[in-house]
Amino acid sequence: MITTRQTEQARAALDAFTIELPSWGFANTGTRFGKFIQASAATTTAEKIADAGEVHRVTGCCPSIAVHVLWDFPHGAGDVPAVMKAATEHGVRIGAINPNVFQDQCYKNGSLGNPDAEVRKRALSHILDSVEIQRSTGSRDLSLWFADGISYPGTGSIRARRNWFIEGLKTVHAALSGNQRMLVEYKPFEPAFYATDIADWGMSYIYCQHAGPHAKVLVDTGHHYQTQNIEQIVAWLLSEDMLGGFHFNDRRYADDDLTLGCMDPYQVFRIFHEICSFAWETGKTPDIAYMVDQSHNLKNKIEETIQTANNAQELFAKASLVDHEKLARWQTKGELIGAEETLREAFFADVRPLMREWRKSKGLPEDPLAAFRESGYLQRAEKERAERNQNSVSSYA
Ligand code: RM4
Ligand code: MN
Ligand code: MN
Repeated sequence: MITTRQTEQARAALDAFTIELPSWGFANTGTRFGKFIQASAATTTAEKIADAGEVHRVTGCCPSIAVHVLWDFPHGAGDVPAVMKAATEHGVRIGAINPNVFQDQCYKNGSLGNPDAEVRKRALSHILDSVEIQRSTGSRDLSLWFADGISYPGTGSIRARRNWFIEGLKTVHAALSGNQRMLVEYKPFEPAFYATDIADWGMSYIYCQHAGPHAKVLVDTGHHYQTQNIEQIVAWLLSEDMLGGFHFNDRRYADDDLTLGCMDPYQVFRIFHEICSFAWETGKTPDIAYMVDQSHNLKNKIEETIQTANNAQELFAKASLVDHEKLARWQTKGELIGAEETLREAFFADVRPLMREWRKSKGLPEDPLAAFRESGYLQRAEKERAERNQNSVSSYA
């Protein structure tokens, strides 16, 4: 049974919770093996923004869209006015700016960690251009992911590469101003298969410390080894004021980029619980950028994104139900079952009626997916974009 107090807590949690969508989630992307083309997929940045706007229209919780500089700003800063215009038109904000220093041929041996000083310079200059785009779009976060690393033992100096990274990231940090932040994402393997230059949260944390106070760690839930305890990493980063944001997705084996919560909703709940518990204990709302980073190769992209937003809201609402006083009492007493059951009670509570009510109170459709299906948006998109998608050659992600 959900008490009145819990209902209020959940409503407040839903009021505060937003999640950013990735522009690349709307285009025809796939796996390294192949792509299954969707006739309705976005073919231009404006269409990606339109799709994100549609998801926001039916969910009310996705007010911003993350963009990839290489894919969404092919002419660099020159594309800013058109992108901003599309965002205004479709009722969303431009969110995190993602530089791309992994696709050009020169990046075969890395970007900021490349042994060739010329390539390092080129990567740095692209990232600094991205900071300019970040400034002119009014985006707070620069989201950095590097494919850097080495794939065979002995083929690079791990320490030299680390030093080049520190140097590069310091320069990026020095270019930030106002409330701008840089988020440093880690990934244990892929595309590098021996030693990734930012392999885990510890390395990311140390790079951030070297870079400066506006550098924070970005946790992509798919970027961990199978048994790693992600919520523990989250709790530690929160305590250190180093958690900048998330890239949410779910997986079964590696970096599968599946729908958030489709495999292990309890894990997402436990991550949210650590955040809610931190907020309860400290009285501070941590400043975290919740973002989605998924690649929709099989399900319809817009529908899967609506599902993702819905899952995120549902699991966040569940985490907000946890009775922290009770949990703390059980924990202090060493009452294991009492403590564990307090957590499980919240996880298993059915928050769906409450979510429907919340949506109604906000003038949103009670069932976002059904509302989208009834809108005819997909059919229109299919008609308009089918031909262009036939020649779709965009690469992975
Ligand atoms: C990585 C990582 C990054 C994304 C690239 C394309 O696995 O998740 O965030 O930008 O893929
Ligand atoms: Mn990511
Ligand atoms: Mn990834």
